Amino acid sequence: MNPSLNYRNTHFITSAPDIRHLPPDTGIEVAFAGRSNAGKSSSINRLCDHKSLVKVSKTPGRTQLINLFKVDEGCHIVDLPGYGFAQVPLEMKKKWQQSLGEYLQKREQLKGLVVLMDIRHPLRELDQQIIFWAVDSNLPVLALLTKCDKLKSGARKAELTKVRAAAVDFGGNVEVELYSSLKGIGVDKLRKKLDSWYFPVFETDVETADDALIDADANPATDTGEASE
Ligand SMILES: Nc1nc2c(ncn2[C@@H]2O[C@H](COP(=O)(O)OP(=O)(O)O)[C@@H](O)[C@H]2O)c(=O)[nH]1
Ligand SMILES: [Mg+2]
Repeated sequence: MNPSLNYRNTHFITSAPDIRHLPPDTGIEVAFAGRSNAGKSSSINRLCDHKSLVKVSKTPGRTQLINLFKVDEGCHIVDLPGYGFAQVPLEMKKKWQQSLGEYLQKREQLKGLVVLMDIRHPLRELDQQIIFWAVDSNLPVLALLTKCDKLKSGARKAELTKVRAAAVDFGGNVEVELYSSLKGIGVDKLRKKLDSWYFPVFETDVETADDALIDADANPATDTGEASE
């Protein structure tokens, strides 16, 4: 079992106008992406048990900044701007898509991507594009079907089955779950998934106590050649 992070400790660090302006970093980053109005801000607030860590938008598409949050030492959340907003000029959209693609493909500390999609219209073109980029970069994806409280339980399950089947076609590590910030559905699964992505940071902490042992193993001068694993 992975240790669990306390997401309530999450706090805002900074905003960046562009992925290139994100601070250089040594920890692990998990990014949240989704179409504007998909429920991304609400889902982060719910994850962190916070009413207003991230502003829930009255006017969709206004936030074009990247927000960086810290959950714990070396564990960060990157809240990417919502995409697909009709009124954003085409030139800006193209620029954003390009830098998003680069971020997903090049950012070393990025270890997982959460893609939020309204359960009533999942897997739109840009959702597919972003999942494709992530898979192409060997990045695991957790796709959340948000606002699932808007559907009755039968329709909800049918949609989940459908999107799970479609997710297989991406060929990578793409998991799909239901989510409702309103009802708290899927929050535990989201936390567990993030814990597993952040886990290498804990692992390093745990191993610190055994540093001498590890160093001895890693050092050819003292290596007895009897490593059994
Ligand atoms: N019914 C319902 N509405 C939600 C849920 N999550 C978000 N919303 C609503 O959807 C709208 C957009 O939410 P927001 O979190 O700002 O989406 P964002 O643009 O993706 O960050 C707001 O009016 C929210 O109140 C949910 O789980 N259930
Ligand atoms: Mg938002």
